[in-house]
Amino acid sequence: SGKRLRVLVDMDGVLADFEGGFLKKYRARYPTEPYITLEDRRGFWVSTQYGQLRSDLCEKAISIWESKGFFIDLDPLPGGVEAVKEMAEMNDTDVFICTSPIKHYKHCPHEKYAWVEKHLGRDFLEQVILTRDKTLITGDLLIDDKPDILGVEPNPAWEHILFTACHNKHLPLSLPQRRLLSWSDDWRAILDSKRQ
Ligand code: DGP
Repeated sequence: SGKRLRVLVDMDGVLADFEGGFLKKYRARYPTEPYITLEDRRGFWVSTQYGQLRSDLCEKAISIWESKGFFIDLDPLPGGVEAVKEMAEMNDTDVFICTSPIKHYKHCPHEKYAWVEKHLGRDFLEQVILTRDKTLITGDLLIDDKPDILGVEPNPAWEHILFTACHNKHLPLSLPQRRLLSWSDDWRAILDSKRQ
């Protein structure tokens, strides 16, 4: 075998249930306001779709993930924590959690580290990369639910594997992009396809 494989794994929508956590807290805080079911979610930006529903709902949506406790309270998505732990134990494999904090920095960066410590353990804090520009990070794979991952580097090192989420499942796959349907899907085969 050749060099080590470096896998970058996104957090919100891949390891942590951002969409489910958002809807639960939005409905609890604004019980009389309209909302968008996960089945009806379209587009990566939650605030954009809520703003289209009614313009004042954009800022109400934003108020949810800017609140203390939002990010630490997110439930793990099925199989994600187990997959990342297994990946990290594989020979010649380095795993990093690559996540973009929101610009309202009061709680989010702290709670992202706390979430990793809680669900993956203290040693895994070594693997956390917080960046608003994932194109700058080198890796073989980036597993992420955002369809378009752009930044200052026009030719990122990684192959983006689109992780299926409520907001992207209807999108036609722009070839040669590959998908991971869930953590029950064959992520091991995707890793093996990138090994020398
Ligand atoms: P990432 O998943 O690493 O690309 O980070 C994107 C973050 O943005 C994640 O915490 C989810 C969050 N997010 C989702 N919808 C919106 C939105 O409409 N506005 C903002 N500011 N952030 C959003």
